[in-house]
Amino acid sequence: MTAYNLGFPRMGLRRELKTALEAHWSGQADEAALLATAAELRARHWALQRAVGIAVPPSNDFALYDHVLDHACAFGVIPEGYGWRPGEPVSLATRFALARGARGTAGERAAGIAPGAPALEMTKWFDTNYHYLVPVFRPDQAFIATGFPAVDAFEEAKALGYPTRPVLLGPVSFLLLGKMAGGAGDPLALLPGLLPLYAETLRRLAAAGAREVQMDEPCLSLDLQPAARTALRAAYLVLAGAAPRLSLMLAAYFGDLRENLETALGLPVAGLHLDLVRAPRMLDLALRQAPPRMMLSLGVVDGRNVWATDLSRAFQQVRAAAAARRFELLQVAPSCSLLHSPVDLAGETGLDPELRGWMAFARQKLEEVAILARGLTAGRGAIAAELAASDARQEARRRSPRLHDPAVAERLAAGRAEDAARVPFAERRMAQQTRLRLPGFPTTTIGSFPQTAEIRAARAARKRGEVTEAAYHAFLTERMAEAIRWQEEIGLDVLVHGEFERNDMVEHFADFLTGFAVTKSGWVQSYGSRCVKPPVIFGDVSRPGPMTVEWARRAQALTERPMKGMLTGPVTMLQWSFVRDDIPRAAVRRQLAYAIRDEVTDLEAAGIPIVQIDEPAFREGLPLRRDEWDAYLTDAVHCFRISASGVRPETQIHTHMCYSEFNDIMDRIAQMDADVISIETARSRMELLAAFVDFAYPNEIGPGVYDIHAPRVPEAAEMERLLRIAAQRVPAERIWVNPDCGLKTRRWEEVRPALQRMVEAARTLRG
Ligand code: THG
Ligand code: ZN
Repeated sequence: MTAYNLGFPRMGLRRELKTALEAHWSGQADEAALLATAAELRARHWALQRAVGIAVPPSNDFALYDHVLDHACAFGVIPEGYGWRPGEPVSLATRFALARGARGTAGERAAGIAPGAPALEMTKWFDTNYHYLVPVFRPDQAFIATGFPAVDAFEEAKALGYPTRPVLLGPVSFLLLGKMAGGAGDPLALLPGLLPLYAETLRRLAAAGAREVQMDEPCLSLDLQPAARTALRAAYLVLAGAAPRLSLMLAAYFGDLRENLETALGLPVAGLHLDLVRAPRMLDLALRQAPPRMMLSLGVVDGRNVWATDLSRAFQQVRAAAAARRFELLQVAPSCSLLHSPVDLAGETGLDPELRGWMAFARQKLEEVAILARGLTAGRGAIAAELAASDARQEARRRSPRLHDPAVAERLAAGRAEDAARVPFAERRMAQQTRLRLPGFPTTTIGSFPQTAEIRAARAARKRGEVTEAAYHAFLTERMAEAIRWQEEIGLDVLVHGEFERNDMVEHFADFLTGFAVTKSGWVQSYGSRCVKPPVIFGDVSRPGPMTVEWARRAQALTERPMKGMLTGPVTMLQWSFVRDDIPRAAVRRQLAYAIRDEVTDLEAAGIPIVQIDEPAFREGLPLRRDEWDAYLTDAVHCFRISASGVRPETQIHTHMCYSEFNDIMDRIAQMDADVISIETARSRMELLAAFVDFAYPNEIGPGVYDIHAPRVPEAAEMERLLRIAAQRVPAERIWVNPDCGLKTRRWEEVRPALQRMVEAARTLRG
C-alpha cells in the first residue's frame, strides 16, 4: 500500500454534481435527490480510485459546495441569522444560505433563515482558481460539534467495502483561512477551543476502524508568523495524543516549506506529505532531517497541471528516497489534491492524439502514481514497459515541432523597452479628451451582458450542428444590435457589444491563438456548482489573425458613441490556463503579451477608440511567498504594458480587476498605467477605494457602484451616495461610473433598471 491520493475531483465526469445542485436550488429536485447523486459520485470515485491501484483512497474530500464551509459547519462556526441553533445539525438550507446568501424562498423561511442573510465572503484557495468560503469567528467563538462528517464519510465507504483515509483540513490552516468578525483579534487564539473537536473526531475515526487520517495543513507553504508555528506544535501534540493508534499524515502542498519544513518534521505525526513538483529540493532535506520512523509521502505527480508525468524522472526521485529509507516508510502520491485536475482524459476524443498522449487528468495521474509505487516495491523491472512508454512520449513531446515557433522566438528576442512605453498619461489624457468628448462622470459597463438561457441554448445547438453558422451569427448580431440600441436609449456614454458570442473569457481567446488547445470536458470546480474549463497552452503562443475585431467593428458601425473593445490580458490568460511546463511561465506570459498587443493595435486600426484589457487574475497570480512577489509583479506589469502600449496616445486603454485587495500592490497597479481602471467597490461601500486614495492614484478610475454579485437592484440614490463618497476622495474629473463587474451572470430584468438608475445617478452628479 504505497500509492495514495490526497483528494479526488467532486463534480463528476459529466458535472453531475453541478446539475444536481442547480436542480435542487431551482426547486426541481429535493434534498434526497441531491444527496443521492452526491453519494453515487463518491461511490463511483472510490471504485475508480481502487480500480487504478489506490488501495486506500481518501474520504471526506467530497463537499457539496466547499470543504472549508463544511468544516465551519461541522464545528458550529455559523453566524446568527442562518437558521442554525446550537445543539442541532446543520441543514442543507443553512449550508447553502451561507454559501450563496438567502434567496428569500419559503424553504428558507421555514428553516429560520433571515431573508437578507448575505453569503459568506469567498476567496481564492491559495494560488488556485478554486474559491473557498471564509469562516467568520467571533472573539468568544464557541466550537460545537454539529456532527462528524469525516466519520460519516468513512463509514459510508466502509459499508461499500472500501477502506479509506479520511481527510481533514487541519486546525491551524482552518483558523488561518478564516477571519475574525469585525476584523479585530487573532483566529489562532481560538485554537484551544477548537482542538477538542478535532480530538473527538480522531477518536471516533479510530473507533470506526480508520488507520490513518490525512491532516491538510497547506498553510505550511506560506510565510508564517512564529506564533503559527507554535500553534502547529501545540495542536499536533494534542491531536497525536487523542488517538494514539491512528496515524496522522500531515499534508502540505503548493510550495516549498522552507523554514516551516523543520517545524513540520518536528511534529509528532506519523508522516508528512511533500509537494515535490513545486519544490523538488525538499526531498533531500526531508530524507536527511525526518525522524527515522516518519513516513514520507512523495508528491511527484503534478496535481495542478495536465501533463503526463515523466515517469523516469519521477522514478529517480522515488528511488533516491528508497535508497535512504525503507520503502515501507514511503508513499507515492499526486503533489496535491486532484480537485484542481479534470477527471478523465478518455473523454477527450476531440484532442488530436499526439497532444492527448502528452496529457494526464485525475484518473491517469493516479495510474501514474500506482506505476511508481509498484516500481518502488517490486523494482524497476516491474515497470520497465511503462517507463519505456513514458520515455518515448516525453521524447516525442520534447522533439515535437509544434512546441516551437521561430517567429515567436524572434519577436520576443526583438522586444525592446519601448514596447512597454506610452507617452505620459497627461499627454494621453488631452488627446483622449479631444477625441472622445465625454461628459463628466462618464458611464460605461465592464463588457458582458446577460448570457441568457436563449443564448446558451443557441450556442449549444450550434455546437451540436443543429443550427447553421450563418443562422447562429445572425442571431448573435441581432442580440448585439438590440443591446447597442438599448445602451444608447438609456444614455450610456461608452458602449460595449455585449460579448454574446463568447463563452469563458479565457477559453474564447484560446480558440483563436496558436499554441493553445481546448478540451471537451476538462472541467475544474471554481466555486460551488461553477466550473471552468482551462485551456491548455502546449506550444509557443501567437495570434494568427484578429480575434475580436470583426464584432467590434460591426458594433462600432451601429453607433456614433465610442465602442469599447474587450480583451483578456496576458497575466489572466496565463493564470487561468494549464501552462506548458517545459519553459518558464514568464516566457509564456511574454508571448501572450505580444499576441494581445497585436489584437489591441488591430482594434485601434479598425476605428475602436477604447480598448479594455481585463486583468482580474493579476493579484491571484502572486506567489505564496512575499520574497517572490517583486519578480512576479515586475514581470506582470511589464507584460500588461506590452499588450497596452502599441496604440496611439488618443486610444484609451482601460483595465478591470475584480475581488482584489489592492493595498499592498497599489504601486504596481499604478505602474500598469492604464488610462482607466474599473474596480469592485460597491459591496465594501468604497472602502477599496482607500488604497487608491492613499496612493494618490494618478489615472482615471471607475469604482463599481453596483454590486452585480447579488440579484438585487440598487436605487439611484444609493449609487449617487457611493459616487459622492468616491468624489470626496478622488478628483471628480477622474471618476468613471460603472458596475462592479461584468453582467453575464445577471438577468436582463435586473440589469435594465440597475443601469438606468446608474445613468441617472451619474447625471445627478454632473448637475
Ligand atoms: N473565468 C475563469 N476563471 C475565473 C472566472 C472566469 N475565475 C474567477 C472567477 N471568474 C470565477 N467565477 C466564475 C463564474 C462563473 C463561472 C465560472 C467561474 C461559470 N461557469 C459555467 C458553469 O459552471 O456553468 C461554465 C462556463 C462556460 O459556460 O464556459 O458560470 O470568468 N476561467
Ligand atoms: Zn470583474
